Amino acid sequence: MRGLCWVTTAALLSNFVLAVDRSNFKTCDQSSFCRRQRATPEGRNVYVVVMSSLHVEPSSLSMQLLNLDTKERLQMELSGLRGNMVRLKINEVNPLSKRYEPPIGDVLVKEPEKDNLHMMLSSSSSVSVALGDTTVVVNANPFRIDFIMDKEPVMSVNAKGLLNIEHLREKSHFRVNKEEPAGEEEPAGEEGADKEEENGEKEQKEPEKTEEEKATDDQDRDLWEETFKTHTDSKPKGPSSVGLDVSFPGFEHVYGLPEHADSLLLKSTKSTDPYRLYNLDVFEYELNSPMALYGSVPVLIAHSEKRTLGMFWMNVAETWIDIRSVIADKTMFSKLVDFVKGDSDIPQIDTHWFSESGIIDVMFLLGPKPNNVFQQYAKLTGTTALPPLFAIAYHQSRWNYNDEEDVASVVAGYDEHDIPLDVLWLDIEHTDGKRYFTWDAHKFPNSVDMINKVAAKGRKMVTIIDPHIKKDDNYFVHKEATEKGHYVKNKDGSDYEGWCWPGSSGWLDFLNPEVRQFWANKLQPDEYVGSTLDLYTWNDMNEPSVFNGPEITMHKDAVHFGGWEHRDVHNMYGTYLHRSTFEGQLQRSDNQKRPFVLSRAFFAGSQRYGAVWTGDNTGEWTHLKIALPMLMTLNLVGITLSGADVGGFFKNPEPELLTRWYQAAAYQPFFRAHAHLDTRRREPWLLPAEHLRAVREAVRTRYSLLPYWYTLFYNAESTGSPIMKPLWVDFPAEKDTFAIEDEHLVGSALLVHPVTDAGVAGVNVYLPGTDQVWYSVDTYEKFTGGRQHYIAVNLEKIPVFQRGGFIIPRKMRIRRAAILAKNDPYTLVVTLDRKGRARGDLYIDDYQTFDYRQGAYIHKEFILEDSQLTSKSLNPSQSGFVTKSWLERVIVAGVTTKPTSIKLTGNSVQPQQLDFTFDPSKQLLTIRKPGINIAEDFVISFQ
Ligand code: NBV
Repeated sequence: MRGLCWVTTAALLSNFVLAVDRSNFKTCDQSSFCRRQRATPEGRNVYVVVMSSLHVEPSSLSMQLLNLDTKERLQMELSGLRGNMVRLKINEVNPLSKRYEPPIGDVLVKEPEKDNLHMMLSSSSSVSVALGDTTVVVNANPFRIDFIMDKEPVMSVNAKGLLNIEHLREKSHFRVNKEEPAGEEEPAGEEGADKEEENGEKEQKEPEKTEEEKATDDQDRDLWEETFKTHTDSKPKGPSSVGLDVSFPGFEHVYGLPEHADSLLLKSTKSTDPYRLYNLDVFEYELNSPMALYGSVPVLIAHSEKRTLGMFWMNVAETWIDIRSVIADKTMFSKLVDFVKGDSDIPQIDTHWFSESGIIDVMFLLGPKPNNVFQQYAKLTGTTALPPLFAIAYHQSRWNYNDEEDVASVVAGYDEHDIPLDVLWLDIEHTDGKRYFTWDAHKFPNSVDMINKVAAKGRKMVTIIDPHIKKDDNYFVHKEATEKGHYVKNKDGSDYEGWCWPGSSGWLDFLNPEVRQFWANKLQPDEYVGSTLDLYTWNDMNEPSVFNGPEITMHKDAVHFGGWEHRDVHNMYGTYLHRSTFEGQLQRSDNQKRPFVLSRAFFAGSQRYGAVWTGDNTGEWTHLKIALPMLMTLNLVGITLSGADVGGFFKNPEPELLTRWYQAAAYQPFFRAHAHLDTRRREPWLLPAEHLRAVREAVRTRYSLLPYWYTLFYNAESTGSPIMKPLWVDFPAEKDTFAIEDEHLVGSALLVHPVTDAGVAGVNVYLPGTDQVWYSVDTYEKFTGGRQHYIAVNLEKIPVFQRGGFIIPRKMRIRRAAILAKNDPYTLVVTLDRKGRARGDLYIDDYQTFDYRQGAYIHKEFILEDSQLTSKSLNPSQSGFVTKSWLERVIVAGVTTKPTSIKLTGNSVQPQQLDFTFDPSKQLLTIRKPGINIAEDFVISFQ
């Protein structure tokens, strides 16, 4: 076991310190490849295209790049991908050993289909090809690639000349003076030299180094071994990083790159560290910081009034990204396009990406609209699988619910207080000594009974299952894992060992498909004794968190399946666990039931396996606020089923904060209250009466909107669209929306502005779209779009608006759990646009199986125009699914004149007049009891 620091970690964990201990985590300067790549001088431009190596295929161009300084060569391939994407791969021509590329099916769902590139021009100095409306120009000397759309340059690769691949090399080829063990080097740079002179210690005179030599020494530090705190990384392959710059001329706004506790808009990193992507367990994370957190998605989205583009840097090693906001250098483009017209400055975002190992493999998503970018990215990494209904209902968690009695009383508390609840969660204390897949025999002697009792009311339970396995010979998981050689290894081949909750632990090597199957089997009810099919899973600590490891994670020189070092695969480790658990849940139900797994660590593609949350936040107003941009960012990069701990994990939120948190989270995709072991109990009924009332209302409102949420998730499964969206996604040409992060859309029909400050009497809400009208969901008061409105608030509610032109299906009878409402009737809430029209849809299935993939579902489209509300099936021939639900009520807001009569016609019903009321002051028409089965096509016409 290496350098045990459990005592410090335990102290750190229990002391409840108030801020992140930054010293546990590397700065860029402490990560040698980051330091070296960041120091690559702009305009270095050492690469040229060897034009004689150009090889043209219908869908790709390949060529070699020559480093003029070192004469080393790179192989580059540029290919067209179906759906308006371009892929760029750069690797060494003959690397000393293979560089890591994630297997197909792990990050990418499949090998992307290629699309033809049309050759436009090939000369000795450049090659131009076209893909759809985009022209891609590869310039030979210096090497750069420009993307041109509508005669404007929109993206440039290596325009700053920062392409930098550290060629793998033999250690012996390296200069001896750079091999001194880390920690014993001469102090480098001016500061060190000054100190020595001051102390009069510089006795043995060596020839003075030039500034240039000193700088080179500084860069060459830590190439073959690197020490951080007490940890030394042996780096057997030496330096191996890859770096590249990509500029976005014409853009001022870029988004993405989760996970950071930071603004929606990515900021310039000129005076900070770059954004870091390295999955880490950061205790009490800091806000507004580019520091790494639990998950990584190396996807950036650039947006302007004219277009939206994306970029996916597919590398699973530690990655950093620098961002700069600059003015475009027009002379650079003058040869390419007539872009120089006019005097006005053209904004530009420069990005610089570098990863510790692997290859450069970038997909450029050419949009041009936000939804095109989401769809393109979804083609590559998949979409959020349609969750079972309970997953998007309300969840109650706590570290920990103590025993079976506690579970029963919390569940009963929800019933007593008329608050719906779908899932009750158990944290690590439910196990026998943190041996996952076991139960504490005293606290949970009859877990099956307990789960069955909860399930009898339509509810589910979740237990936590972490990836660290207690090294206890009597623990079956450890015993089998050891016998089968399933653990991650040290570089000497022995089983890797570290410290985590159970004490000394091993980590299963989920990169190995056999280990994933081993894990999946563990979820079978006969293996996971005391579980049932109503028990689902929470994977925590899967960055992985290793208490005594460097930066509280696994040593980079640990070895995985296939001989890959942990450094090569770190950011994917957690996703492999998520995936194995997902597959285990599928298998235990013979592929019948949709899995539900929550994971803390994630990477691009994690959306395929379930939900993620933003980890250990704090019960403070600032953390309530930051959840919005964090979740919108996750949604932009496909991870739609995401949420933040309601109430904050650490600390005790005051009643007002907890109430506001419930109100906000009721409109966020994954809605779970959770709290640290040391916090006071905070189930809603422990709140003062007025707060309890407001929380009850918030949760019940969420349930009434579940038909809408479920329909959004169904649609998102095929489109990859975000669900909790920044306003600009639906109003891409409205610049005023680009930086808004204190409100968001749910789908396209709802706009939510949570209250995130204490004691406020009102909030300023921006309602987008000059041609739009918005209706308060509470009063149906009408507001005009394209401007800000001051909305007075009280404790009871937060401002939520339904957009004119939309129809939202709701269920107004609130049951104890979501599934219990499955046969309940629907209310359609119609808000008219300026032309008196509206549209919406409703998706229904059995809420839990995959039968919908065989057509067992109902998908209805509702259109209101010319005073007629038409409901028609979007899958008329297919549905093998029937519902008892009927249409109970239609509310139409924005009706200016009272109809004289309202008539219902449908295939299976006699034409009939319907009862209605009309409130002229609110312009609100309420049609009572159409009564028709919701699956049927019908027309309701107003005279
Ligand atoms: O399992 C205990 C906690 C869990 O409640 C929390 O949600 C996770 O993010 N877990 C982290 C481990 C330690 C937290 C200090």
